[in-house]
Amino acid sequence: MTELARNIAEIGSHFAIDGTFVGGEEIESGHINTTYLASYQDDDGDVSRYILQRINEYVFPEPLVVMKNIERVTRHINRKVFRAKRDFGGQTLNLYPGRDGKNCVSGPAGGIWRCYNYIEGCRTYDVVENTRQAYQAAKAFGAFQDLVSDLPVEKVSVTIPGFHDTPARYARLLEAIEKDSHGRVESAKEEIDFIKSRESITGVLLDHLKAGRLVERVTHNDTKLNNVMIDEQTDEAVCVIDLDTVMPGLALYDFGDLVRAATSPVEEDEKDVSKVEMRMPMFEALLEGYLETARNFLTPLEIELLPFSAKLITMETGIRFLTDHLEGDVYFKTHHEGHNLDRCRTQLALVKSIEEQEEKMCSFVKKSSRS
Ligand code: GN1
Ligand code: MG
Repeated sequence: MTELARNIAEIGSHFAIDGTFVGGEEIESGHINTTYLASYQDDDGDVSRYILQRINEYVFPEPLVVMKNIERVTRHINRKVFRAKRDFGGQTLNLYPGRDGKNCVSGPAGGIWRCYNYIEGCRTYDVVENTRQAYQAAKAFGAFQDLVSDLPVEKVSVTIPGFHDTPARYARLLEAIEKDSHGRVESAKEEIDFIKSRESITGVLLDHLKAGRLVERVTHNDTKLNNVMIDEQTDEAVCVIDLDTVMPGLALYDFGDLVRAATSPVEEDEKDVSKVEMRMPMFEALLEGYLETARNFLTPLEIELLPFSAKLITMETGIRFLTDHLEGDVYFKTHHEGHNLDRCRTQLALVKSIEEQEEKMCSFVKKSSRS
């Protein structure tokens, strides 16, 4: 057994999982948590797989509150899905308790770990391949918001204060520029200017919220395309994963982040930014999928602001990558020098592409919301 497999087996042994450990590997797609896939064989020879995940405590200083949120939300969803469709053949996310009955365990080398069922027969995509996948992903996130729309916002705690507070993210960037703790400001002049010239858009959504024109809902807050499990055979979205950031938020954050993550033909860290583009057919598919499941609870103002939210959340993510670059790469996992700056550049290129097509996007939204 490799050392990695031994570690995985050790962590797995603290959870109430049946069977004998037969293998494990690391899954490296997220930027935040450490994730393992572990396989267990039962007496009949059947193999079941589980996700073991350590919560990043730098990002989530209160992992137990994160776990409480997830437990509340998965229970709520699973109960409703079961009630609505007794013959439900799909898969939902379930937490497996530790041997002591708690929803998470302390790891042997520290840290808080939790265990989920692995959603079989599905895969995730970093880059969208076709409009069907875009439609399905948006439909799944809309369905998620719909399923939790009757869960009172107060039942879910804020685990990262100001997560989508774009003005606060902007202020933090200005501080990082001022400090220039790693001498990197010089290398990011163009990006800094790009963001500074768009300061006026940072507060738009929060201003609407403060004025009572938008409402807070229970939202996912990390609607990356690779947080949707897609059935390998049918291309249908089966289940939304990565519930760590489920918090009170705006429905618009989720849609905006989805457009950010699922309209460009290249990965988030593509070095050739000329390849970055907000592809209109993908946007149209996202909008149709989202409205299919979210139309019932969205207000006219929310619908009107959908294209704007895409621009804002994409710029916010650019701001976050740039801030982390200037602060020495302490938040997002990086795999090469300048990784966060590369990521920032794709985001800003996407903002530009959205700006160029914003009118078209708005007309499409108007047309679709009428039908
Ligand atoms: C992080 O964990 P992951 O890779 O799904 C981040 C998101 C960013 C995203 C950018 C808790 O998501 O907010 O949009 O990277 N999650 C957290 O790729 O900060
Ligand atoms: Mg995440």
